Formats: sequence, structure tokens, C-alpha cells
Amino acid sequence: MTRPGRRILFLGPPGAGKGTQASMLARALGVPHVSTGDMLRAAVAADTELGRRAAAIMARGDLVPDELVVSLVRERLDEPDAVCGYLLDGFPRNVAQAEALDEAVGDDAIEVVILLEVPEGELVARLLRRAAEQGRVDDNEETIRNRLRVYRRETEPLVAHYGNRVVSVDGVGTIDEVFARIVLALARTR
Ligand code: B4P
Repeated sequence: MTRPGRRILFLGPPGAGKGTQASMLARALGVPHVSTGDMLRAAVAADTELGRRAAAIMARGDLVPDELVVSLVRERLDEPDAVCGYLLDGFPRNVAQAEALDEAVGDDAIEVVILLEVPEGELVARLLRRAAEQGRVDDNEETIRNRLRVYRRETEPLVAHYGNRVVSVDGVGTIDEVFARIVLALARTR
């Protein structure tokens, strides 16, 4: 079956630049940027029921329960602007979420998975820099180490789940350099 637009997923450890690159690419492609991190932070800021359940979990750097995140994403992908493609950032975060996504949109709906690769020392440095600039509660060193452990344990197995749809991109360099690599990698998948 051919589908209009592009369905792209960003994978990578915390601090790899997923949010940064996904928002630039979504604008360039004219598809919605669906970031579960942003949606959860908005729920915390608005003090909704979901936000109250998620706040302490996010502050520790653990994963919010799958059922909460999965229903949030399902509702978002049902909106009319997602009919012509979308860019997922921060979701799925584990195999159970990937299976829920396959069930919601179809096993072959995701065309390309961009895996942003950055060494651990650089990740920690970036997130500590953001902590100084933006004051995000989950950007302190202890929580960053936990988020990296959670990534290795829960999220990295998705590389095997998506198999030959995964395209690795070097995430070290300026934001524009990394963006150019992503655009080139995507062009090669067409
Ligand atoms: P996210 O918001 O997804 O946070 P993240 O993994 O840290 O990535 P982020 O997008 O913020 O960082 P980026 O790499 O762009 O998740 C936060 C929390 O929400 C999770 O810990 C979890 O609790 C919860 N959550 C989210 N999704 C969930 C799910 N599906 N299931 C369960 N729980 C979920 O950027 C990092 C920094 O690097 C920025 O300051 C940026 O400016 C900088 N940067 C980017 N590119 C750079 C470059 N090339 N050079 C230098 N700096 C760069």
C-alpha cells in the first residue's frame, strides 16, 4: 500500500539532538512533529491528571507508563494533520510501545528510523549545558545517568525491532551539519 507523506521516527540517547533535529525536519517536510517529551512536559505545566502522574517519574528520568504514552500518541496520530505523514520523536521508547505503534498504524507504516549517534561524554556535557540554560528538572547529572541507563536497557533494542529501516547518522557537529547529514540520509532512502 502506498501512503502519502513521510513517516519517520527519531531514535537516539537523551541529548543526541532528537528534539532539535526533529523540529527542523518536520518544518522542512511540512509534517507534524510528535514529541512525547514535549507533550508530557506540556501536561505537567498545565497540571492535568496525566501531568500529575508523569511529573515525578520524569524528574527521576524513568519512563512514564506505556498505557499513558500510547494513548497520548494514538490520539495525536488520529488528528487530521497526521494523515499526510508525521515525525515521531521520543516514541516508541521500548519494545512494548513499538508493538502498540505497529498495531495502531500498521507494521510497515514507519518508513525510516533515523538513529542519531553521539558518544556518552558529549551527551552528558550537552544536557548539563541545557540544565544551566533552561533549568529542566531532569537535566541534573544523576538523572542524566539514569536516563542513559534506561535508554540502553529499554530503547536500544528498538534498533533490532526496526532492522533495515534504521539509518545511522553521526550526531556530532554543529546543528546545521547534523541536519545536512539527515537530509542526505533521507534522500538516499527514497
Ligand atoms: P525527551 O523530551 O524525549 O528528552 P530527551 O531524550 O532528553 O531528548 P531531547 O529531545 O530533550 O534532547 P535533544 O537530544 O534534542 O524525554 C524526557 C522524559 O520524558 C523522559 O526521560 C521520560 O521520562 C519521558 N518520556 C518521553 N517520551 C516517553 C515515552 N515514549 N515513554 C515513556 N516516557 C517518556 O537535545 C539535548 C540538548 O542538546 C539540547 O539542549 C540541544 O540544544 C543540544 N543539542 C542538540 N544538538 C546539538 C549539537 N549538534 N551540538 C551541541 N548541542 C546540541
